[in-house]
Amino acid sequence: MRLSSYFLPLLKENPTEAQIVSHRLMLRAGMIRQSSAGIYTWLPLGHRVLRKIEQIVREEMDAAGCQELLMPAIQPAELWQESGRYDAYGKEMLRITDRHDRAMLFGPTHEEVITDLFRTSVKSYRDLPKNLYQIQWKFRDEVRPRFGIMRGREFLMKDNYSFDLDFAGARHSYNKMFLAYLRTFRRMGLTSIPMRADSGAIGGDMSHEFIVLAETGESAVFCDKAWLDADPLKETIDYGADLQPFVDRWTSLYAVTDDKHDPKACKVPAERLYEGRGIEVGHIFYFGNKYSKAMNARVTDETGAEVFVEMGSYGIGVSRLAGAVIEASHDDKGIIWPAPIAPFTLGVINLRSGDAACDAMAGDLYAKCQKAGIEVLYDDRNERAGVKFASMDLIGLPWQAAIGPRGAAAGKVELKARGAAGPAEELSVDAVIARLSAN
Ligand code: P5A
Repeated sequence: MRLSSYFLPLLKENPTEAQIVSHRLMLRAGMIRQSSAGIYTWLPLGHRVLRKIEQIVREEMDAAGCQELLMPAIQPAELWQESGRYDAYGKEMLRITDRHDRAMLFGPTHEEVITDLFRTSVKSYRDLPKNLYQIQWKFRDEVRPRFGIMRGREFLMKDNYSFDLDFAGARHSYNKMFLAYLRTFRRMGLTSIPMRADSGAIGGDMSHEFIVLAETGESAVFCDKAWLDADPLKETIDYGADLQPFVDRWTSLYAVTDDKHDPKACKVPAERLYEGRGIEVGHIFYFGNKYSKAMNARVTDETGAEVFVEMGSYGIGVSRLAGAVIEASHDDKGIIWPAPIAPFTLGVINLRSGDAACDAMAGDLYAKCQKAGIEVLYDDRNERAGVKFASMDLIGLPWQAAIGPRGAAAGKVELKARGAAGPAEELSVDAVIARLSAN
């Protein structure tokens, strides 16, 4: 992509409405723009990041044996009346009336729709287990939407729902998601801490939140310091294995979560207790037959008896993750994208656009990147070198390749990793391609 024709409205000044660094940087880097309170347009640069996060989530869900589907955003009120949540959900639910005066709503979550789908499609234990997911926009009319896409009213969620015959099966499905979530966040360069949690409006009696540490996070975190240096993913573990010891081990180290921490009841010794803040990027729930009973979703078991199906639901804040990654990875110049979710891999900076030698060399590098499948953003604008460096630092692509008259004469590009200190490396165009292809 050539920057001169890319839709990338960068802001020089810090927007006054942004209170946290990720919100500030997403606005300044031309990733998002607010449309109304808590509702955002994702501009091309932000959209690329969103798609990458989505793809990682998708791959990890598929690897854990889940199947993707897509449910409607607009749901009928009756299903929520059946489950008993229609009134309980309160003002967070956006209620809609259609032309026939039917009560509808914009889905804040999809337990009801999926339970309805299941009860009309699955009748026998032979069809179990199943784990179905979607990546879809939700609407929750939050009292205080804030911090940009971090707590939006409209937000992108990956939500999945497991169906099992009995508790043992349901717990295995739950444990698989526990492991899949750790893997998913790790692929985005994040360390997530699974903490035992309240199940709130979703209900149920087993629940974990996955928290990424950040001072500006909305969740209070109390955990064992030892956990922060530990690495649960060090051991290779298969989804088919008994995952209960793994889950128990990686949960037992925690103190209680949220603001309800009680120092007297806390099992972690005071000197090992880490108290901080974090961002909830995922939340998993086991709720047994809460919805299947209310909505009469039954299957026949091996003996021919009808039993309520055992369920769990699992959510990842896909749009929130873009903000969480920025909170975890930035400096005073801008964003530093982890390569797996970077909008482009390489930014080519032509330090003197209009100079024949610079244009030729930068154009050559740009064309060769495209040919090699390296995602590249080429700053070919008529701007000063300082402006171009500042823009590239702000949008935070993992690699920067600068080409000026001196380098162009010597056949050298200055290649630098965005996050790295120290001088740039001088490489030929072909060596840059080789380097980045190997990455
Ligand atoms: C699990 C999937 C649920 O809704 N039902 C289906 C369950 N869980 S949850 O915890 O309420 O939400 C899952 C994740 O979505 C993100 N999230 C948000 N992101 C941005 N803005 C919001 N207002 C918002 N609300 C929830 C969080 O990452 C949460 O863990």
